[in-house]
Amino acid sequence: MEKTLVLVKPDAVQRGLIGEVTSRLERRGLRLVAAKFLAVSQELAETHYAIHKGKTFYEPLINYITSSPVMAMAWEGPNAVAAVRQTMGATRPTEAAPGSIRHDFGLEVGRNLTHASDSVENGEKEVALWFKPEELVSWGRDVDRWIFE
Ligand code: D4T
Repeated sequence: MEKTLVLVKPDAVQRGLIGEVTSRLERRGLRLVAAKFLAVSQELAETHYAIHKGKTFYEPLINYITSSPVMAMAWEGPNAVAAVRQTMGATRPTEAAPGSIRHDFGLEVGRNLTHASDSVENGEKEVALWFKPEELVSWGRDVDRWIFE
């Protein structure tokens, strides 16, 4: 089953939106497989955002993600990567579709509330970066057959 990493970033945690983000993903039908609340270390932030090293927004991005705790979660489901990206909305809140989290709660790209893996490959890599194998829970819901075809 496809897995994706979701981060409820420091701004969303400070604004009391952990439940809102989690609720939207649950409602969508995705299945939670791991969750932890943590202060992100400099090292984890730099590894997670390594692809952006050297860009103008890299330092502010590292400062932002390490500024306050985040809620890290792994979610799974058919097309989980695309579904979660759609629920989050485009990176820039002013370009995010109405009804998406970034549209409904955000204004600026540097305070865009959430992270979601952008490909199946990165979903696997990011879940492995943020969670140990034993932290992933393999389980079934009675309702799965009414959500997963
Ligand atoms: P994340 O990775 O946080 O889910 O965001 P996206 O996948 O939607 O977007 P991204 O990788 O292109 O950017 C990572 C992160 O950097 C911030 N950012 C991005 C920024 O502050 N200024 C910018 O111009 C861009 C492109 C926002 C998200």
